[in-house]
Amino acid sequence: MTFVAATPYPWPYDGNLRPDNTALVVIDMQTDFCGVGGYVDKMGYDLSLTRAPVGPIGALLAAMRPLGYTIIHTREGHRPDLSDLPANKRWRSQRAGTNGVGIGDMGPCGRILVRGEPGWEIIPELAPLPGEIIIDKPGKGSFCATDLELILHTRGIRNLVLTGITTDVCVHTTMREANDRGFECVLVEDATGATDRGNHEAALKMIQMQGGVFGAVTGTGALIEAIGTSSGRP
Ligand code: C5J
Repeated sequence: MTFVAATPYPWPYDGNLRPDNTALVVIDMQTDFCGVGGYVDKMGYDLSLTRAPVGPIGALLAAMRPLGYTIIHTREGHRPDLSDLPANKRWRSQRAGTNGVGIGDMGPCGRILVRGEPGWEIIPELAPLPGEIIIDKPGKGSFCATDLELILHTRGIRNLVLTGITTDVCVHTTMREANDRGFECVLVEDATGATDRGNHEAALKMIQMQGGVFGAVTGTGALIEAIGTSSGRP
C-alpha cells in the first residue's frame, strides 16, 4: 500500500496508489493563463501567482513520467468559429477589465482562448511529450463536453493528482466533477495557483471540510516522496 501525506487524510483513502491506476492531470498551463500578453495578463492580474506552479509541476512530471503514470494535459479553448462559446461566457469576458476585448477577440498572443492561437498553447516549459493525452475543453471543468471520463475508464484509472491553473476555477471544477464520478482526487497545493491568493487559499480549505468533501490536499514534496518509497500509512 502507498499513502501520500495529505490533509485531511492520507491519500488515497485505501492506499491503492499505483502507476497503472493513477493519472497526473495538468490543467490549462497555457500562455493565456500564465504568459506575458495572455488573457490573464491583459486582465491585469499578477502573473507571478499563476506562474508559481510551473516549477512544482515540472518536478511532478519529472518524477511521474519515468514511473509510468498516465499524464494528462488540458487546454481551455474554443473553435475558431466560436460555435462552442456560449454568448454569456463571451459577454462576461469582455467586461473583465480588458477594454471590451474578450474571448475570441485579438490580443497580443492571437485570438484569446481560440484553439490553434499562440496564447492558447501550453507553455513550452510544460509542453506535453509525444503520446501524452491532451484534453481540449470548452468549459472550466475537464469532464464537460470532453472524452476524459471514457479515457480514464478505458485505462483503468481511479486516482487523480490534480495540478494547474486556476485553483478556484478550472482545477476546482474538475475536482468536483471527478469526485462526483467516483474518482479519488488529491490537489497538489504548490502545483496550483489562482489569480487571487485569497481564492487559492479558500479553494484549498473547501476541499478539506467534511472529512475531505472533494478529496485531499498535499504538496509536491510529499507526493514525490510517497511514490518514490511506496511507504505505509504515515
Ligand atoms: C479561467 C481557468 N479562470 N483555467 N480558466 O477562466 O481557470
